[in-house]
Amino acid sequence: MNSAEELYPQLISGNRRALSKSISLVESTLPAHRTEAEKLLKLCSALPINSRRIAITGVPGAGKSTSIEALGMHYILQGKKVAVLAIDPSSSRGKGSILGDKTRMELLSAHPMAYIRPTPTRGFLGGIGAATAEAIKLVEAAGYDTILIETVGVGQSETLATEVSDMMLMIYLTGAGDELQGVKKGIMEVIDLIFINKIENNEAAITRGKKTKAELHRALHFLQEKDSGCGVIIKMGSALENFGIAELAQSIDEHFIEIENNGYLEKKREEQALHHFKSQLQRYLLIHLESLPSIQKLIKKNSLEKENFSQPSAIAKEIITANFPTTS
Ligand SMILES: Nc1nc2c(ncn2[C@@H]2O[C@H](COP(=O)(O)OP(=O)(O)OP(=O)(O)O)[C@@H](O)[C@H]2O)c(=O)[nH]1
Ligand SMILES: [Mg+2]
Repeated sequence: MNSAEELYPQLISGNRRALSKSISLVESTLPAHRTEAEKLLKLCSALPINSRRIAITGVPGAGKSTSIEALGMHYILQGKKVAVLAIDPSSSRGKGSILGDKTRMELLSAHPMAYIRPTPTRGFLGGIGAATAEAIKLVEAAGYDTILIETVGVGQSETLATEVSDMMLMIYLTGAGDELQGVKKGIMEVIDLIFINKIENNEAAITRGKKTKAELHRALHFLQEKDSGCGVIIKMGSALENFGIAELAQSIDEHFIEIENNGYLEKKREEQALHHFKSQLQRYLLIHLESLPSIQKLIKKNSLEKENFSQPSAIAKEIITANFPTTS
């Protein structure tokens, strides 16, 4: 594994191999790698970064990857550098689906101005959110200014995505049911923009899209105003046929301009930074405590006693509070 000093100059010059190596370094759980990873992240934190981080969600098969391909190419034509990352809390995807993604993102994966990185390694110490946040810092250091983050599976991955992105785009299907697509499950509260996909440029499809759009407007009418101060925007088109993508990109731009101007973007990034800091504090606290001989002894002794297994949570709490009483 290369050192931070070796990787950094290559990384900021945009060297893709150095970027891949850097991401592997921050994903590694080996203590020696972690030390280098922290040096590298520290060097990167001094860089002036002006990026946009967009999360893309939607039910399996909605067209997230196809939309990323279309949007990504649109941004590249505007002179942007596009990085594509994935958030998958279940790590449920095998090599096959990553290859599948590459075929859905054929143009992007071959383009020198794009970088596609599959899901972080499972078992990452700080959790998937922290792994993705660090990968984002590295792609930004390598000059990628547009970060597209594909979430996998509806539910937990959206929560993780809101911890690392500036806005959330939902790829929506007509006729797939509100329940399935999360309209009634509180997911809409974190969505900024909906793209009704698979609406090709023909009358029947457009009529279908308009009907769904009206239904969504009615369903979203009951939502409370968002912290961003912006309403949910609904667009439609076809990622596969590149229909409506320019309008979608324009809506994304307008949303960014709004949240840049009203101060929400800055506030959100500050909250995210605080969240990451707290979770890193907890992580190191845990690592440090677990390394203390007195604690190791305590864990070893108690994990040998079978009666502790009957009520794991209650007894673990009892042991800890008995050995480390809080003073107040
Ligand atoms: N007709 C039509 N098909 C589309 C469109 N967008 C995507 N598809 C197709 O829908 C299928 C799923 O597309 P993906 O982009 O892989 O969808 P996804 O949401 O990334 O899927 P997962 O990552 O598996 O959850 C593929 O066969 C695409 O070719 C579209 O606009 N119109
Ligand atoms: Mg996909």
